[in-house]
Amino acid sequence: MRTCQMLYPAESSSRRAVSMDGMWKFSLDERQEGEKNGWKNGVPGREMIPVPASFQDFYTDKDTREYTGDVWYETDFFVPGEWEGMEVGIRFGCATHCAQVYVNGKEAAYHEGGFLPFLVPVTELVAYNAFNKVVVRVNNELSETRIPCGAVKVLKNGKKMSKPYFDFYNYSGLQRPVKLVAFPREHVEDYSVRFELDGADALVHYTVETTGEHPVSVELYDEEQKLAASASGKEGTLHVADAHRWDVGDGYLYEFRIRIADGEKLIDEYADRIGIRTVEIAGRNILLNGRPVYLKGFGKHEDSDIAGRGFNINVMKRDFECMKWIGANCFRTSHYPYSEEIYRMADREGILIIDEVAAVGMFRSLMNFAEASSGKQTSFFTSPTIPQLLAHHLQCVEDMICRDKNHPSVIAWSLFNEPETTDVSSTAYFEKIFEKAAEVDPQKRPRTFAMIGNSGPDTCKCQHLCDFLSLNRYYGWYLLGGYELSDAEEAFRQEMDGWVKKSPERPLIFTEYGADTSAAEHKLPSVMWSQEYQEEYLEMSHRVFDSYDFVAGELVWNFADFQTTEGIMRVNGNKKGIFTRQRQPKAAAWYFKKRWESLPRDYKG
Ligand code: GCB
Repeated sequence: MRTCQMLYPAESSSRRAVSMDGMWKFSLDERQEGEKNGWKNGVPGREMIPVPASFQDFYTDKDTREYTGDVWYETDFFVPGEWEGMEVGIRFGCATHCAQVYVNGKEAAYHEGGFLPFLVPVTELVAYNAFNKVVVRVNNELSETRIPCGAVKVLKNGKKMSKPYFDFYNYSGLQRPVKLVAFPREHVEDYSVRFELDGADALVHYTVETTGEHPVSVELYDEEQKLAASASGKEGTLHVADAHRWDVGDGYLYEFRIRIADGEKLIDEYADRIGIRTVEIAGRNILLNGRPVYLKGFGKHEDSDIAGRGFNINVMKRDFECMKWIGANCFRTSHYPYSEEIYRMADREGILIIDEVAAVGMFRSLMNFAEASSGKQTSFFTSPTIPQLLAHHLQCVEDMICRDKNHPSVIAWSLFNEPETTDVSSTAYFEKIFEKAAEVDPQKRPRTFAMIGNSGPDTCKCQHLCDFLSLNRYYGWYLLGGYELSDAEEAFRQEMDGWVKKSPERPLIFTEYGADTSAAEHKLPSVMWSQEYQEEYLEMSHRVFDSYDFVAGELVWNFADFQTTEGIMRVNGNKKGIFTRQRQPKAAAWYFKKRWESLPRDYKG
């Protein structure tokens, strides 16, 4: 069994998936004694904590919240006797950032990268028809050898703290659902689909990977459970007559059912929901099903009160309701791949996703948002840790695309957020990452990365690799804010004119623009941080966007206020939300609702 299996754990007549979510035993390892004292056999103490959740915001003391190092989780799980002879595994939605897993005291797996799933094979490690124990040592230390990048500082009192090179709190732990899964030895390992539209019909080209040689057949059912097409073989094409296309606001899903059989005998069955649609870049447009679409929406975070970055099904629901209410059609998974459940929801709702790998912090700074335009150079891509970082980053790109490639909602890959691309040393690194994405994506979706303020038309050494350009820009906030807003607009237009010269025939979208705004502040005339200023800032930004034809989208920063590391630039978090952290609208939300509801789908098309 491959441990990188990314298929969403679904049940079927041949498969089982049992939730392991709930209260797990938990302990910090402040004295770093877990390994030598054999905690792999059982975590000491009586402390319990919910899974999935970040561990930080439950506790009332600061040492626990800021704790950096190993934490240990433990739970018991029952393996039914009927599963003997099947492959059994524990599938973690993620473990942030590294995890060592032990089952019944034995090493079962080690995984790095805090925002992608992994499957721990336990077939040979468990007792059947009996209770078993899983212990997980999770480490949340940041470094420059893994994404996201950051450092650990040791205080004079010996305590460690996280120094992220990024602007979101270093939430960690078992933050996503955990499932105990069982499937046949010969099973569906992976599948891919890609689409071709043919008038009202569609061709669904598929490939299926299995672990054996028995014949494979596939069937496609529409939402009325009527058979729309079928085929046999591990590779083939389904001809769908009068196909209902998946589109913005019309998340029509077909069920794609894969079977492995030995004559009449079913060996394995796996079903998933897919949407038939195409995505491509044509000149200045992003085309969905051959028609231009203007992106309207947000950069988001997985972030909420108490659970932190933990997957929260209630918050997810509310977020989608808010996005629909305001007239958004797209979000970027800044700055890491989100929980799989969120993509499934976007598939259903017809909301587009720019899927971002956790490559953030590739500019050595604790305040890159403020320092990016100061001329600071950190020579990030010449550091001796680059080969190790690159290997990890490549693996994360591959895993993200393997996990998310079949979601109709995913229309593009964002391969970095705000890296230091002003130095030529970045180019070779970028080429490898961009090539990897093209190589592993069967749909060859457009690729991009979000450019920091100092990566302009004349300074960015990696812009040529993007299928469309993505700019993070803060004219009127970090640069020329307040009464200088008119100068900000001029400077902004100057940069845009530069892009027109450099790259006139390629779509450009804004992946970030925004102004910190306190939900409590109203002031006439405006001051920075007031709700009035947020609107003035947005009006200026949109005036600029509206006057350039190649601007193909606007994803404002941020959907909601979110937690960051404490500091003089942040008032208990980043307040650029259009909604508060509790998902209530600030004044700007009504402003956006009006704008977005009035912009046609093919605005600028
Ligand atoms: C950025 C970063 C984002 C920050 C944002 C800000 O450019 O990509 O992570 O939160 O600026 O608000 O400063």
